[in-house]
Amino acid sequence: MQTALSITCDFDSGNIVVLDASNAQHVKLAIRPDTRSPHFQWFHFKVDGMQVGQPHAFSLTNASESSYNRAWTGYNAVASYDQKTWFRVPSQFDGKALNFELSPEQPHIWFAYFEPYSRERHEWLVDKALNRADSQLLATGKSVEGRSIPLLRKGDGAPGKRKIWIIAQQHPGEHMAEWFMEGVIERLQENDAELQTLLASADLYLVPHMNPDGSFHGHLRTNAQGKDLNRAWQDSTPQLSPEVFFVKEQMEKYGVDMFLDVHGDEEIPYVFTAACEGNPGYTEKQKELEADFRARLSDLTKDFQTRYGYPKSAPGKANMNLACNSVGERYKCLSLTLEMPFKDNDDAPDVVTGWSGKRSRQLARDVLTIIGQMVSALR
Ligand code: GEM
Ligand code: ZN
Repeated sequence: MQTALSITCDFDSGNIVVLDASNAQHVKLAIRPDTRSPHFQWFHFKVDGMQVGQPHAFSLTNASESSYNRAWTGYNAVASYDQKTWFRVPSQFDGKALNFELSPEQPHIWFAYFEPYSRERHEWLVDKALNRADSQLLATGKSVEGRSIPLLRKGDGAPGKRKIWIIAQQHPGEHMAEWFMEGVIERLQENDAELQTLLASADLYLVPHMNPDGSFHGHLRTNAQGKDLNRAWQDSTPQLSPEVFFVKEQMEKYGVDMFLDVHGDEEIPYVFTAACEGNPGYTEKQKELEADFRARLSDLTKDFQTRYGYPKSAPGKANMNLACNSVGERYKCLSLTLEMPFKDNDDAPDVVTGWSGKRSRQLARDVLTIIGQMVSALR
């Protein structure tokens, strides 16, 4: 069948290469690697000119060569007609390509690897944090390409306050991370009693988006220099990783009593944390705090568990270029990488949405509850 399908990705976080769109029953596509790095996995594109109600089939032909090969098994692509409501489209990995098919309700649709968190929504979120959630703009970093990286603080910075840092989306394709930050800021805005108790003894230092260049370009893992920011915490430079350089500088200025680095995991269909057990200076106190955080959060919600996660690092063998390990070692505080799935939480699956922006926001609210319970024990 000859068609006039138009497939575009010339927008914020767009990523696709059109190999052959002449047959709507078999549209051949490829994911484009990050600009200066071979990593790829994130995709995001718009299709126009479809026949409503007729089957259309899409193949991401280079899926098997992507960064996380085991990511595609059990994975379903997300789609939206309006960029607001996203739903999963049943997808199959055939060992080489990821294939999905649908009979659309409208002539156009967006497909993505995960519900995208747009730069526009990021601007709206920062504005909301400043004007509705009563936080302040403490400093603004600059990415390689000059995009701003706001550091927000909720709280007055009074001496004696615990300093709780939450940063998100070092890996630009992990859009669930900024959805999580939206959940944090939403709860700051609502300012419930539990949160007020937390804020009486702690200030929150928030970086809603660490890697705006990477996200804009539709990257999976790196900034505009091809640097994986979560491999830059020992040797960050203003040239190659100014995003990390900025945050480290700010941490030195204000101090850190707890650190949470928010990510998404391509392969594991659960929410989990990774921690500092492999650090050379790992303390008994850090170990206790990690266990306490995990136990409390898994008691509170089915959207967190402790059975599945990364293999533990051997004592002294941690990669100190990771944010979690580097910050944990420097400040001897509770320091965690929080991982949410791209697929779903298999303990509480949602067939319509899989893991989603909404669930990432709710998780953030639950995490704030736990931080509130633990704040007096952090030091
Ligand atoms: C991660 S996080 C690495 C695992 N952390 C520890 N402490 N073992 C990464 O940066 O590769 C996964 C991700 O990108 O989300
Ligand atoms: Zn990550």
